[in-house]
Order: sequence, then C-alpha cells, then structure tokens
Amino acid sequence: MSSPKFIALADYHEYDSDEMNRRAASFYEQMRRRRTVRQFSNRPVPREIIEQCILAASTAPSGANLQPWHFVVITDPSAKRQIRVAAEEEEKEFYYKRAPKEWLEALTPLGTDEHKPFLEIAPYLIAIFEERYGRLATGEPVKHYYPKESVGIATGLLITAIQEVGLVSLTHTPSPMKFLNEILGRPSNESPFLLLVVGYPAEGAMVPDIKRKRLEEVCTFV
Ligand code: IYR
Repeated sequence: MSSPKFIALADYHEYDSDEMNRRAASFYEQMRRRRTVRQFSNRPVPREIIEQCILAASTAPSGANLQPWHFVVITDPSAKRQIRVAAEEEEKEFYYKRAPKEWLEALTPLGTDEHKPFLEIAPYLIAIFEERYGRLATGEPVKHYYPKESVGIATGLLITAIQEVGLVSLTHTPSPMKFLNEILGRPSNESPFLLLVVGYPAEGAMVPDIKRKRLEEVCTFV
C-alpha cells in the first residue's frame, strides 16, 4: 500500500464578507438565468470552449479520486444522425407504450415529445459515460466508488461551465441509452449517464413557463 503525500493548499482564496456577499449574489443571478433549452441554433462554437468546460467538469470530486467519467464530444453529422434515429426510436416507445400515464402527465408542462431534431442541429452533443469500474493497462478491472454520484457532480459542473460561457444546454436521457456505446465505440465498463446537447439557442427560442421552488421549500437550517 502506498503512503499519502501532502502539499500546501496554495490555491485557496478567502474573500472578505462584502466580497463574499457580492460573489454569492452574482453567481446566483447567473445561475438563475439558466434554462434548459430545446431549440438550438446550428451556429458553430469553438472547440476550445468545450474543452475548457470539460476541464472544469473534470475538477469534480470523485470517490477515492478515481475520476470515473468519460466525455465523448460529438460533432460528426453522421454520428449525430445515428444518435437522433436511435433516440427517437426509444422515445417513440416511451411516449406511446412504456411511459405510465402519471409520468406523461408530469411531463405535460415541458411540452416534450418523441421528436428530437436538436440532436442534429446543435453543434455539440456531449455523451457523458460513467465508468462503473476502471481498467488497468493490463486489462485488470479496478473497483470504482460512488461512480454515479461522482459523474452526477461532474455533469453539474459541466452544465454550470456551459452557462458561464453564455451557451445553453439540454440534459437529454433517452432510455435506455445503451445505443450510445455502440455508436460511439465505448467499452462495456462504461454506462451512458447523460447526453448533453450544447450550443447557442435558436433565434426566438421559447422555453416552458415553469417556476423554481422557493428557498424555504428546498432548504432547512437546523
Ligand atoms: N426522455 C424523454 C422524456 C422526458 C423525461 C423526463 I424525467 C424529462 O424531464 C423530460 C423528458 C424525452 O427526452 O422526451
């Protein structure tokens, strides 16, 4: 067993209380403007921006620091087309056969359906994979701890980074998503976690008129 090695916490920065207040309010202002968007423009976005956002996402804490995530950035029109076809097939099953009435009712305010044109229109699809276990160079499996929680946190950071740079995203979860492994050639230790659609909103994009819960509804101090 290797022994731990420590270095100084050199990058930590403390703010005075005024500055802390200002930053908290300004970050909340920025985040409350985030909306899930389903109407995308095909306007290109420089690859470097997406790379930086993924670097930000991969600063997420993870179980035993094993960083059990893999991001596949899809720009190839033929891969996008295949993903759209496979996703729409699953969604058709979902909306017309699999989804219980209760679920469809819960989705009514969002106005979603089985058509997913944004999967071909948006400049980037980011398929986020959860490595359920890792692999050594020798092929030997490595146990991962809390992979789902870790990938969930990384995905949250990615969505936040995308908001920060002025782009919009859609968390899309066609279910099941196993087709992503086939289309993208990912190994069997990776499970698709989420498909994030990223780009600029279409001109005149509309979003559902829905509300967020108040602080008192989501938070209790004891
Ligand atoms: N995956 C479907 C249905 C759907 C499910 C949930 I939960 C949503 O919040 C939104 C949609 C679709 O993408 O249409």
